[in-house]
Amino acid sequence: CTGNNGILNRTNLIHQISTICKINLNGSLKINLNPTNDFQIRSSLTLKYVKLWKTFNTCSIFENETIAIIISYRDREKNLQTLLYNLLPFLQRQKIFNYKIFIIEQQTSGAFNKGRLYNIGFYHIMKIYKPTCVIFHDVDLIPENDQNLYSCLKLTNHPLHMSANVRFKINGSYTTIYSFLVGGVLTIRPETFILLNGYSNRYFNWGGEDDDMGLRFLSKDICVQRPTTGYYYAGSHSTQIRNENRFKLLFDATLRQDIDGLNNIDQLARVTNTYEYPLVTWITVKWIDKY
Ligand code: NGS
Repeated sequence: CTGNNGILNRTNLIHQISTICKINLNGSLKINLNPTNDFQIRSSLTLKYVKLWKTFNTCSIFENETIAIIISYRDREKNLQTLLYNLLPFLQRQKIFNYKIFIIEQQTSGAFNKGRLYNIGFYHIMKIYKPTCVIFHDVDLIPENDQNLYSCLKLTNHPLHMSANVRFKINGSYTTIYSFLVGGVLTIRPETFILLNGYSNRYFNWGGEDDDMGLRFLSKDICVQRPTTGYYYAGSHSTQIRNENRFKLLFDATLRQDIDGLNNIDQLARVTNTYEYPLVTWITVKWIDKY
């Protein structure tokens, strides 16, 4: 890894997987932005799709992994539906089977706080599922390259920023928003996430919590790697309220790192309910402090 900007070429691994698992991961992938009407996450009708997508030949290469895909969420049903409609066949294609998708929904009204949702989600999931690999996933990003492995295989403590190339229109071109961005989709080992003390809990509304995480990596000398296959489509949604305070918070981010994060999330948020659906475990969360 070269500094905070390492490119990770997983070609050998992809080749190995393709041979051992007898699959053809060729990079191209056609996504589908119009889920069928019977694909409703909370409906038993989705069982049809689970049967379709979860009954496949597994690959021994992934058998020692337990993957948690964690999605922070509020009021974005259409985005979520589209993501899952694409993500499940995507994982099937990669023959990754030992995974669970967790939706962490903010029930408290007012400003959204993605960092808190990720922290409380992680904290809870570590108790109920014990993953060996965690993928923090924006609800509006759809993977467009089947060689972008949703796995921590051969990953040391370097996290993987999966979504370095994003396009906002289906026929548009991909852009790298900036080279040290770590937001979007991030794959990380749980022990690394714990070492960083998770995300900051203090970023409300849009922007900055991911840059704060980028600073956490730097301060602990953890390089971020970016797979050469990290291509995504970004779905549309209504404009979000910006966090006017974000630059001020970023200014002293690393000074707060060890007191603001996973180690104080239990004083700020609690899980109110857990629902099991055919496709996902849905976890609702409320803030318990005077934020
Ligand atoms: C930066 C934000 C990040 C955000 C990124 C990409 O400006 O939180 O844009 O946003 N940082 C600050 O505002 C300090 S995107 O174009 O994907 O909506 O993730």
